[in-house]
Amino acid sequence: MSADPIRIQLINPNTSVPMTEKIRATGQLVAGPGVSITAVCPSKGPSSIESHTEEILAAQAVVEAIGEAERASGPSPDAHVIACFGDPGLDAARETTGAPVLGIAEAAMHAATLVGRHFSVVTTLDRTLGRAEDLVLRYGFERACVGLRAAEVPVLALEEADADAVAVITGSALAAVREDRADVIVLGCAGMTDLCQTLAEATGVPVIDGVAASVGMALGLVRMGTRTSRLREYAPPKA
Ligand code: 2AL
Repeated sequence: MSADPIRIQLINPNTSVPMTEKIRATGQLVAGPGVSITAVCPSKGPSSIESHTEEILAAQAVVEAIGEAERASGPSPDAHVIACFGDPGLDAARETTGAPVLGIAEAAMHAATLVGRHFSVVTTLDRTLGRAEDLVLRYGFERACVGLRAAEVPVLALEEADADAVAVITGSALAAVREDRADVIVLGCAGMTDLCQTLAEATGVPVIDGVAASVGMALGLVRMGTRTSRLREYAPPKA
């Protein structure tokens, strides 16, 4: 008789199917066999999340994906991961379900401080840096975070990143190590999930992919039997 597997749902709030598949593949690799990893994305909505307006739509998609998974027949996910670096809808998601919900930015920043002293975030477009900075402050990593760098590679160019895109992102990561004095790099987009190993080899420092970090941490929380507090702020909202 085999035990019921742990189920983790990864939510990519943009509509890119190739990116969702990359996210699923990372999740399954980190979780290993015997853990059920599903990755979902909305059928309608923004194809990438690179603006505040898209962030709001992404938050809605995240809450809907959690609701749908919980209403579906069969066992609900034991944890959810928001696979977008703005952590869209994270607070609302934690109201929606008692299952742990991890955002890839929050998880990556925590992981970075476990393996180094100073991290820089290497992300997509300049216009996303404000959101990343807000999250650094919100999560309390302003001492550890020494840089926020945009490679100016759009999210959708990461679906199948070509050699030029990888070279530009590698250049940003190397500059972060040399100029910011970062000893860890945090990847600022879920679409960079498959570049983690390449960048670690190129820079010689740990490179944290939030998708991988979130799945590892979600699995830990589920195995610990720890769920989101339902007291006060994260109590279920009115129906
Ligand atoms: C992201 C991300 O992770 N997914 C997406 O569509 N946009 N983040 C970013 N900084 O561009």
